[in-house]
Amino acid sequence: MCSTCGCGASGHDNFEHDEHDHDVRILHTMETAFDKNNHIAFHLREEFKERGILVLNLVSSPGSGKTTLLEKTALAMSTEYKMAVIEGDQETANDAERIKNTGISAYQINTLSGCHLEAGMVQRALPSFDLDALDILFIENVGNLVCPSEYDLGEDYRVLVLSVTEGEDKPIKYPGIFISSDIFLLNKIDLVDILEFDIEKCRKYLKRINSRATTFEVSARKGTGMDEWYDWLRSAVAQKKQK
Ligand SMILES: Nc1nc2c(ncn2[C@@H]2O[C@H](COP(=O)(O)OP(=O)(O)OP(=O)(O)O)[C@@H](O)[C@H]2O)c(=O)[nH]1
Ligand SMILES: [Zn+2]
Ligand SMILES: [Zn+2]
Repeated sequence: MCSTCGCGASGHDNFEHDEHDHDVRILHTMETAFDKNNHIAFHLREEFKERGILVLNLVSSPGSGKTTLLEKTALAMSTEYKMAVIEGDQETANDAERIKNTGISAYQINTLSGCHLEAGMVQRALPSFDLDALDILFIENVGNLVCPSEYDLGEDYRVLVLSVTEGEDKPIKYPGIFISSDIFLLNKIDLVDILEFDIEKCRKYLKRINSRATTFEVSARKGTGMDEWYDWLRSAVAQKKQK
């Protein structure tokens, strides 16, 4: 089961210890599952570092625009950089198909009842890419503002995509994932007026929860603000190659 929310995520059953009574056993399962995840994430990070691949873990609620953002980024930047995407969803290969239509490689992971990606899933996806040629690996996590925050995937940056359709108060209602993120992409700003979205209030909440993160205000659909995001990506790739 998922050690975060108790759902039916796969891969955790191996850690059960029958000798414990139920409650202790669940505690033990949680500890061991996180240790195993962190161990794999450590090795992934080493491998990405060695190869100079910039890795971004995109987290958000369902439908915030992660795939749209990746499609636009692929179309705008694939002549400059070799990019690939690992797509996480519970069911369907829709997002991987959308990414492949832009001409870059994508690998779909279906988590079924699972609510987040784990480092082991990323590790198993890697052989399907030409890592020697890769500059940027995007990981689109399962749409969920709670569980993905607990799982290190070996990424350099966690990018939280928040859309204005979700309301201004998400940073203070789900602080965990906002605290653990490095970049906020406030998406769908083309809808701010229609929704009477209080952007000042949202900026204030984002700063209060995590003043360290950089925020980009974009419309992935219309292209507004996307140049700033591309410039940030360029500098992050350059920095990663230097290490
Ligand atoms: N108005 C507007 N709509 C957008 C924008 N970005 C994405 N959308 C729309 O929002 C919907 C969801 O977008 P997706 O890119 O599929 O969102 P997602 O985060 O990948 O969704 P999941 O993978 O299901 O979590 C689609 O109808 C997009 O066209 C935007 O900037 N403005
Ligand atoms: Zn969970
Ligand atoms: Zn998607």
